[in-house]
Amino acid sequence: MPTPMPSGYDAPLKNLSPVVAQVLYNRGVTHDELPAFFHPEAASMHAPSLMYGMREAVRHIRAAIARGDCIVVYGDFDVDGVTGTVLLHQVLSALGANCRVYVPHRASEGYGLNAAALDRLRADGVGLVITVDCGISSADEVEHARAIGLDVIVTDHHTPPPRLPAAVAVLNPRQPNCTYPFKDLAGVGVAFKLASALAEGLPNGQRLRRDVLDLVAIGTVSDMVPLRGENRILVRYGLSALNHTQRLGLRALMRRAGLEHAELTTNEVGFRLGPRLNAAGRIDHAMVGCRLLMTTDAAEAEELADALEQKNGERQRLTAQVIEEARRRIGDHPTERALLVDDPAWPAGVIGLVAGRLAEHYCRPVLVVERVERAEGVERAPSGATTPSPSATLMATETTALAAPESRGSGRSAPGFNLVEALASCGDLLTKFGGHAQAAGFSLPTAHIPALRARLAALAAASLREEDLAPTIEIDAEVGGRDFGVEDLGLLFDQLETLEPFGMGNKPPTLLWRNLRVGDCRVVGANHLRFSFNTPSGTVSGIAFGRADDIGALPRGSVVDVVCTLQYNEWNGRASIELRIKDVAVRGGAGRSPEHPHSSLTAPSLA
Ligand SMILES: [Mn+2]
Repeated sequence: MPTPMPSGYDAPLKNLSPVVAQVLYNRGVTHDELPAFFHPEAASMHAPSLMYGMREAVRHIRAAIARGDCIVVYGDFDVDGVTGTVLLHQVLSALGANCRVYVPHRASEGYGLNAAALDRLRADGVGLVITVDCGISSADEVEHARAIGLDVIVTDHHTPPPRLPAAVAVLNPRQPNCTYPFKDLAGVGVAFKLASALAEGLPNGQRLRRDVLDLVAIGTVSDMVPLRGENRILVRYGLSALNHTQRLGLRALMRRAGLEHAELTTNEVGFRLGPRLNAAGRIDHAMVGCRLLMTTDAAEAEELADALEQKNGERQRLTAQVIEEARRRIGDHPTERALLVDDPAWPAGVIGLVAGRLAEHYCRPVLVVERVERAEGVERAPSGATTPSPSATLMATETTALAAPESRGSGRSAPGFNLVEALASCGDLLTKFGGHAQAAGFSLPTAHIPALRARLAALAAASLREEDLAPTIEIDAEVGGRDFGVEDLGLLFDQLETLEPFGMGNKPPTLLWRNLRVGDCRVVGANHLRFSFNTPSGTVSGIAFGRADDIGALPRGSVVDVVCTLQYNEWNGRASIELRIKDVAVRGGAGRSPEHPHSSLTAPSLA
């Protein structure tokens, strides 16, 4: 339960419900930050020049453009990387640069810079490589680039390792000597800062920036960085740009996702558009997503959207299959406090998704590894149903040196366990690793997998307590009481909506409403419960998705405490606010209380 806000905190929020003030207080929004929170204005964005390395990066890029050097934007294959890559390519091209994009193939090349790709780019006459959403952990590869006469500028937002790449410039607000005030930009956010600096002072500079904001919204939301501070501003403006985007590929993709008439919020971006864009990189080649965002050809836009739609279906089936297999293997009550599961048949493209769902399910860090049994020494080109157009990319053909077999893994953590730090302390077992506190990727000699499993389990046993392993729901505020009735729900809903955009670091507010009397409760659909509650001020309805089998239909007259968010509902032309129920505690019932809610292992899938 939240700590009540101190008196006076809500003074600047005169016309708002105390519930809204309590929500903001819980989220650590200080009294001084309140005005900016309610008015996320472009004018309050930080100057790009505050970012360490920016001046050098801009100077170098301008000179390369002036010389007509061939520039390659080298991005990561996830949504953040792909949107950031297209963003920088678009702005550089508009500035007259001779510019191409390169995104490595997830399976045959792997994450980040690789020497073979750099060699090919150099041989192809490329003079400058600008990374997006990767590169901070590629000190060796940057050194290699330097040795072959290729300049590299790194833009990244991942946790910097102790040894930074010796690039022409490194842009990463998280590097120790960077005083840029906002540290939580996504990769696309850092790319946007560089683009803004490049466009500064140009007559069309403002338009250049505005035309890429749709990409910033998609990448920032999909990368799950906290939607606070500058990200809140970027996503607010970005969503409105996205709702009016002229990008043919995005329009086509929205139609496939049934979103052509919808007003897009972070929810649609995170759960509908993002996964579709990501599907190509997971199953096949991320260049498909890149080309979708770049194309100006209507027929090609439709074709690429079809390809992504199909890949996304494949990705969903594959993910479900691997999750089921992994859960069967782990069992219902694992004893280890950090889990590592591996299998040769699990594709690297979905192991991150699987790790995320398992970490949520088991309430502890989970690492999933695609185990490689035999060293690879075969020459192969990235499989691609659709060949990237030569203007957009360079085809990658790679020869992997014959060596001990290497496996790749991805992990998702639980609150209170810093995964990238844990991996750093196992650095002697790993070939490569990087990421964030809550999500990280790594590769290691296959023979080291059992040792890594044991070391992580020991680390987790030492730092995670028993109570850390139970599912919890954070309650933002309590409603009900004497001066709150059903008639107040509409106004409260409207006021809570002003806290949007919701997402990481600013979830839709969760409310506790005690002593609701059940008027009706029935199972609907596959496994949902529909409620109607009687209160002294009228009836209110609620829905609990995917909870019929564990809560069960409650008899009329039961008195319950409900934990919920509010949602707008329109049915038969009648609009109402209803409760989207996260958990229910029966008063004097089985002893569940909202503070210790029933486990919600069957939370509805939003994928
Ligand atoms: Mn990223």
